[in-house]
Order: sequence, then C-alpha cells, then structure tokens
Amino acid sequence: MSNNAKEVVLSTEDLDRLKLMLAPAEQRIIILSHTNPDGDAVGSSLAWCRVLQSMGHTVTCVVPTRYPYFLNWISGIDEIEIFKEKPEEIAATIKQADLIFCLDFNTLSRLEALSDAINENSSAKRILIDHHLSPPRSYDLMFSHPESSSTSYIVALMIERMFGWKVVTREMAEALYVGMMTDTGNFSFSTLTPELFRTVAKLLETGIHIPTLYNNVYNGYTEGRARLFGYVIDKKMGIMHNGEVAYMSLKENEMRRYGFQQGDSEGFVNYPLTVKKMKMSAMFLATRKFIRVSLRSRGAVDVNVFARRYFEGGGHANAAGGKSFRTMEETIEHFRASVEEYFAEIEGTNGAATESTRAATEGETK
Ligand SMILES: [Mn+2]
Repeated sequence: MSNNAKEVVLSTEDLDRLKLMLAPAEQRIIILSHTNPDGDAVGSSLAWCRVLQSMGHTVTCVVPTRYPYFLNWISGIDEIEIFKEKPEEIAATIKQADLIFCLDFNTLSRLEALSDAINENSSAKRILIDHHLSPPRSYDLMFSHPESSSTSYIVALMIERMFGWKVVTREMAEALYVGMMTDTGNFSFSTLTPELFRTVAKLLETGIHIPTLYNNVYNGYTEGRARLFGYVIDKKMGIMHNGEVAYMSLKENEMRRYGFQQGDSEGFVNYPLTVKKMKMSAMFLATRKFIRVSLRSRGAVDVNVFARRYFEGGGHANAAGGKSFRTMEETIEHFRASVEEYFAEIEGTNGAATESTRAATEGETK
C-alpha cells in the first residue's frame, strides 16, 4: 500500500497573525486541553506553554480532569491545573486571560463545567491548535489540521516556523515526542509522513532517549491493570458481524475489583484489532455520569462518522469516541444495531456479511 498521508502545511498568514497576537508583552495566557487528557494533550500543552513562557507571558495550562498516572514522570506536568480539583480558582484565572489556546480538541462543549468560565471571558482571543475533524467556527484563529497525526506535531512545526529549533529544550522535545508517539500508536497508524520523521529526528537531536520515553509510557502500568486487561479480553469481548467487529465493556464494580485508576483502560480498545480480520473495535467504559465509548477501526471503516451518528461523539476516521446515557446493556444493544445498519450501508446490500455473533455474557455477572 502506498503512503497517501498528507503533509501538514502551516499557513504563513496565520502564523503572522499569531505573532501579532503574541506581540504585546506580559500577557496572561491559558492553554486548555480536553477531558481525560492523553499524551498528546499533555505533551502539546507543556511544550507550547514553555515557548510562551520564554516570551515573558504568564501561562496556565488547564485540563478538565486529571491525566493518567503513567504520564506523571513528564517534566512540568505538575504545573498543569486540573479544573475539577479547584474550579473557582481556575475559573478566576480564566476570566482574566488575554489569550486562550485550545489544544487537541475543538468543541468547547467537551469541557462541561469549564465551558461556562470560558464563556464569561468574552474579551480573550481564542486560538485553536488541533487535529480533530470539523472544528466549529468560533475561534479567532485556527491551526486546524486533521491531516496531522497529533497536535504535538502541529505544535512542533509551529515552534520551528515561529522561533526555530534552538528554543526546543530536551524537556520540550520529550513532551512533544510523547504526544507524537501516543497518538500514532508508536508510529504505526496511517497518518505518518516523511516530514513527521524528520521532525522526530530533530527531537532526537535535543538528546531525548526514545527507549526510556517508550518504557515510561507503555510499561508504566500496575499489576491490577494487567489482570484487568486479561479479564476484559477473556470475559468481556463480544464478537459480531462475521468476526469483523469486537466490543468490550467495563462496569464500575468490575473496575473496582482490579483497583482501576484513570488511564488503566488506555489501549484496551486497540487490542481486538490485532485479530487479522477485525475491522472495528469498541470499548464501553462506565463512568459516574455516562458510558464512555471508544472506537477504533482499520481502513475504510470510518469511526468518526459512526461516533457522530450513533454516540454523540467524533474524532478521527480510525480513532474516535463518544458517549452513551443508556445502561450498559442498552448501550451494547444500540451498538450492535448501529453496526449492522452502518456496515450494511458501507458494504452495500450485496457485500453485507452474514451475521455471526457470540455475545460475551459470562463476564456480566455481579
Ligand atoms: Mn491528539
């Protein structure tokens, strides 16, 4: 298969506009990223934060909820403010901001309670730096690049164009590398370009040690997480659509049994795609308010479309997410019906696979 991933081309005009916005001295800047922040959210925020700080601005990184524990080692991560843990204090900071950057997400509605604090500050300019599809037009300036494999990569290119590589410290390079690595499945997804690897080469030149970064992120879990993973795959994986679609679910009592911590289910949804004929995988994770839906796919199966249509979500063509406000059983039922409808549509009536299902009900006990 040839590589038809598109290179990210930044707009010189937009970079100039951004330089003008950043020109006034000592501004108060907020860098916001998404709920359940991942390596890309954290990595892009921290690197961008350091650049803006070096210009003399006062920068606060904010995320709605805590990042997973396997990112704790990243330099500077403890400076990231978690809105949920001190909402009033952070809301006050947001109200005084001159500029608000939104990184690695584009719908402010995903921020829940935080959205109100942002809406109360109507004077701050809002700038988007993101690689998710279909951004709303509510930004003053947008660096929206769905063709990019990560937001960290866009940030790296922006830093290079605006300030040159000389400003990139080893710590910043580590943060950017973590973002690029995690959002590309350790450089294995379909959005890889020659320029991305040239950028990685430049990160490497700052002295980062890739094996250490890989180990810190992917081999930093607990024993409970390893056992939970075994349980999910063995007992909770349902297979349908002629063995081409898998789905897994976890309820709160099951997570408690294995000492679940935020981030422990990271990567679970990718695993069914290690089965050769699998085209799509889903993970349903119970949270207090709703069921978090994660979707992954291969090739032409577009889970961004699927998530938008059936699960109030979106994302990328091969990696997306959404929500369900039904019970776990109803969510799974809705998913199965949606898969049949969606696959019938994309395969046409002739190519529709005969249904062969094996519901994973054994693990649903308790
Ligand atoms: Mn991302």
